[in-house]
Order: sequence, then structure tokens, then C-alpha cells
Amino acid sequence: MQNNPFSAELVDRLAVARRVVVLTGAGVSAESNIPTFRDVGGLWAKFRPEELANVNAFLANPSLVQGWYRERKRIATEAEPNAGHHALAGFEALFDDFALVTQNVDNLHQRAGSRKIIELHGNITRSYCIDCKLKHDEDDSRTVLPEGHASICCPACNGLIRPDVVWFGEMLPAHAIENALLAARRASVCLSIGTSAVVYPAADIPLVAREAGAYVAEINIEPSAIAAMLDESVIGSSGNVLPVLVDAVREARRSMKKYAT
Ligand code: BJW
Ligand code: ZN
Repeated sequence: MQNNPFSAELVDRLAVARRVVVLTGAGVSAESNIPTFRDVGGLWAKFRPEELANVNAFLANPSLVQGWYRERKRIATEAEPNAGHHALAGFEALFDDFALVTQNVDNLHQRAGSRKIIELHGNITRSYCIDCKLKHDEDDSRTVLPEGHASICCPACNGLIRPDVVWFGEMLPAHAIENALLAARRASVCLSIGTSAVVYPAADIPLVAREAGAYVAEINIEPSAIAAMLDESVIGSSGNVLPVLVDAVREARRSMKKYAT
């Protein structure tokens, strides 16, 4: 265990835990070559969030925002889940009660095989009409709109089509945040992985878990905004740390069984 970036306590707690909640952010997909939001060269290096990720920006310049999301949808669709996504997909079978709460909209946890997912900020692969709410399933990622071209509109009512994501100032899906907070309150271990933890209410989840008595660790290449409020800060990339952590938990479980009387 000595060479591991995480503590023996984290492994032991996970080995005996029955209820676990994991919060993920854009850092988990960085090793799939999907840019994060706030890192150097991230998604907001060129555009400030208030310019694109809010409804007023969309209404002011729908084709610009649609184009930005269309390009990000293409990148996400062409990306492959990485070792961190796969390790988390294997993690859920180890616990009776497990929730993977993700802020990510890129669909990579789903494609890696995770099933117990709570999507806090929606999913970039879905779209809907802002007027009649009709789901827009057509793959508009392949539509090439020249600069200044008219926006993509609903075939039923001609309303604007928007991505099914949560922008600043919008409410999170009620069932998603409620279920995430319930999972946080009953967890005995919480992991916060690859998130800067500056966006609320998502950043509350590890804090709520800790307040309710969970052991809370984060995994990040650098300490997040809430690192000082957690039990443990594991410095490393999720693609490197998670497979080793999952193996260590499996091994600890095997040892526990071996010595159980
Ligand atoms: C690695 C790595 C590797 C890199 N391995 N790690 C309380 C206080 C203050 C403000 C508020 C508050 N409550 C609500 C608010 C307002 C607002 C908010 O939080 N503002 C703050 C920014 C100040 N929140 C909202 O508006 C939310 N709605 C809401 O609260 O409704 C009620 C309400 C309405 C009005 C007023 C008040 C209340 C909605 C938030 C929606 C967020 N939407 C976005 C865009 C989604 C669509 C899209 O994708 O375009 O969600 S913003 C963006 O940030 C996206 C992300 O999910 C989210 C979080 O980012 P994340 O994932 O943490 O990414 P990064 O880039 O920030 O961090 C990456 C991390 O990875 C870094 O730490 C790296 O070090 C690390 N990393 N490589 C491990 N390999
Ligand atoms: Zn419509």
C-alpha cells in the first residue's frame, strides 16, 4: 500500500462500506481528450461561461451556442471512455447501495457500463425544443451550419432546439438533485473525482456526505475548492488512481473473507 497515492484508511473504509456515493466532474473525462471547463486550455479558455452556458446567451445568439454544443457533442461521441470510467463502472457491483452522481454531460460513464448514474447537469447527446419540449433525436451533430446560418429549429413548431443540459441560473432536474442528496446523506464513503467543486449545488454533495458522517476523499490532479473540508485529498489523475484503488478494495475484501471465521 506504501506506493499508493491514497491512504490505507480509504481502502479499509471502502472495503467494509455498503453505501457509497461518487461525484464526478470534467476531470474524469480529461484522459479521454475531452477538455475540462476551467483548466488551462479548457472549454472556457475561449468563451466565458456567461457567454455560452446560460439561456440568455442562447436566445441572443442561438446558432453560436448550438454550434458550440454541436462541436462538443461530436468530440464526446468520438471519444472513448478511459480507465477511470471503466474502473468506476466496475465499482458499482462492490456495494449494496451505490450512486454515481455526475456533472458530466458527455455520456462516457454510460458508455463505460455504469448503470447507477444520476445526471445532475443533463446529457449533451439529447436535445429538445424550448417551446413544445419535443425531444429532438435527429443527429444534428452532422449538420454543418456555415457561420451566420439560421439556427436549428423544431420540425413540429419551429421553436429553437437546445441541448438537454443545465445552464447557470437554471434548476437542476428535481429528481436528480434530490436523489443525489439522499445518496450523500446515507453514504459511509464519498469520493469526489475530477471536479473543481466551484459549481453549486453539485459541490454540496461531498460536503453533505461529510456532514452526515461519511469519510470523504477527493481524487484530483490538484486540490479542489473544497479540499480542505474533506478527509483526504488524493493527488493524481483519475485514469491512474481509480483502477489501482478499485483493485486495492477488491484485494482488501478478499483478505477479509480469508480471515473471517
Ligand atoms: C483532473 C484531471 C484528471 C483535470 N484526473 N482530475 C451557491 C453559491 C454561489 C452560487 C450558487 C450557489 N448555488 C447556486 C449558485 C449559482 C450557480 C453556481 O454554482 N455558480 C458558481 C459558479 C458561483 N449554480 C447554478 O446556477 C445551478 N443552478 C442552480 O443552482 O439553480 C438554482 C438557482 C438558480 C439561480 C440562482 C440561484 C440558485 C446550475 C449550474 C449548472 C452548471 N452548468 C455547467 C454547464 C453544463 C452544460 C455544458 O456542459 O455546457 O456544468 S457549468 C460547468 O461547470 C458544467 C460542469 O458540470 C460544472 C462543473 O465543472 P467541473 O466538472 O468541476 O469542471 P472544471 O473544469 O471546473 O474542473 C475540472 C477539475 O478536474 C479540476 O479540478 C482539475 O484539476 C481536475 N482534473 N484533469 C482528475 N485527469
Ligand atoms: Zn417544438
